[in-house]
Amino acid sequence: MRTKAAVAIEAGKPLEVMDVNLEGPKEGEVLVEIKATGICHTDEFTLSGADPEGLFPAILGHEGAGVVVEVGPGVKSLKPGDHVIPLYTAECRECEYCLNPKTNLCQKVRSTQGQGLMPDGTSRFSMLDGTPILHYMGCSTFSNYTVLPEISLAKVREDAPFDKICYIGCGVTTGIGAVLYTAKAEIGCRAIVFGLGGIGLNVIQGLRLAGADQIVGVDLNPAKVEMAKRFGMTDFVNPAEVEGDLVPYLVNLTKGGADYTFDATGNVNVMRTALEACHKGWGESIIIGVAPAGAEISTRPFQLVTGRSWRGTAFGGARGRTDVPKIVDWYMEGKIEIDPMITHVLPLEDINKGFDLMHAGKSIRAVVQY
Ligand code: NAD
Ligand code: 022
Ligand code: ZN
Ligand code: ZN
Repeated sequence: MRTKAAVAIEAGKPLEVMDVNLEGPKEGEVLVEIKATGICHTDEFTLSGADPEGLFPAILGHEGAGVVVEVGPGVKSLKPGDHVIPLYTAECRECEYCLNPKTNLCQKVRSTQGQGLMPDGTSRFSMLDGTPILHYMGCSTFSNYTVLPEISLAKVREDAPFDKICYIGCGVTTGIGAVLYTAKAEIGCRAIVFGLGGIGLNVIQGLRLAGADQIVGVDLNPAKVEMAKRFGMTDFVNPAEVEGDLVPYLVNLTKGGADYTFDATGNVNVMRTALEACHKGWGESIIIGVAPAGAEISTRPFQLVTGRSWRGTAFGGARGRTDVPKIVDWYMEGKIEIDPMITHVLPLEDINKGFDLMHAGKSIRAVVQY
């Protein structure tokens, strides 16, 4: 078939909206009509050329929601008409990783996904002249129709609005999941969230859901304060306005250090501050932010010897097919909020404007509606 897509032709160039060829689903695959897709940081990271593993030409996008159109041979869990959210972290429920409760990093399709290919080692997308186009993070949601492995789709309730739940495909689940699944934060805890963007705000609402007593937000941009308060931030710190070292200031504010800190900036200096602002003896720091390629973190080992832990999370530790439908339910039940964070809605033709808004820090989340 033919479908309209925004294609990343090469690094550093804007996306080009065009018609492309899409082959039907093969064994274990599903054809999905994408109804809405969020524009997230890592799409820009890849498009800019900063990602050393970035591949071209490719159809980017990893945050979306849509409807199953057709299922390939052997697909049992989905049928045409089902509403789904694509997963850049699959859940096969049978690999060594899925069987270990300590991780969500299913490896069933990991290697082909990283090469921009479907599990059989080929691509379903091509230009009208036949040039192959690669998939991206197993999702390629910047296409009106896309093909994914069955294990890379979460089936969700049909009354949930696509233009909101698309954000659960990455930002919402990553932020809330980091609190509930990775940190397993307890009622009454104190926490510090570094970076109040599309991820940090969701960490804040995850902490509120978990019953945290104190939720300190740290950001260089004071324009983020209002929204963060709305989602549950109890204290705000602008590092530019703190005299002297930030660590003792935060330790004092949290009465000895935080039980949990979260980096949602991707800045390695912030990561160090986040670790050192943890409480001696038990504080845990969770790295969510993705740092530039080749970046390194450092601290004195004494920080770890004295009982602070440094951890990280991918997709908030969520097991997509199991946890994403639950998060959609929480949204529909009013337990979590999404709407205020979706600051812009654009047609596919204007997708590059969405990248510009993100770049300028003017959007929390821009969503493309097909
Ligand atoms: P964003 O740009 O919307 O937000 C980042 C925020 O950090 C901004 O408000 C900015 O003002 C603030 N900031 C920047 N430098 C700072 C500093 N030195 N001190 C304090 N605040 C600072 O980005 P986002 O969409 O929220 O994503 C945040 C990070 O999370 C990115 O690195 C992204 O790649 C990563 N991410 C990781 C996962 C995962 O699974 N681990 C998933 C999604 C996103
Ligand atoms: C999503 N991310 C950033 C913004 N939006 C993001 C980027 C990378 C990861 C998670 C979220 C990530 C963390 C750890 C891994 N990835 C590796 C997982 C593994 O090896 O099993 C990651 C993922 C997918 C891809 C690359 C890196 C890919 O499909 N190319 C989950
Ligand atoms: Zn993302
Ligand atoms: Zn698996």
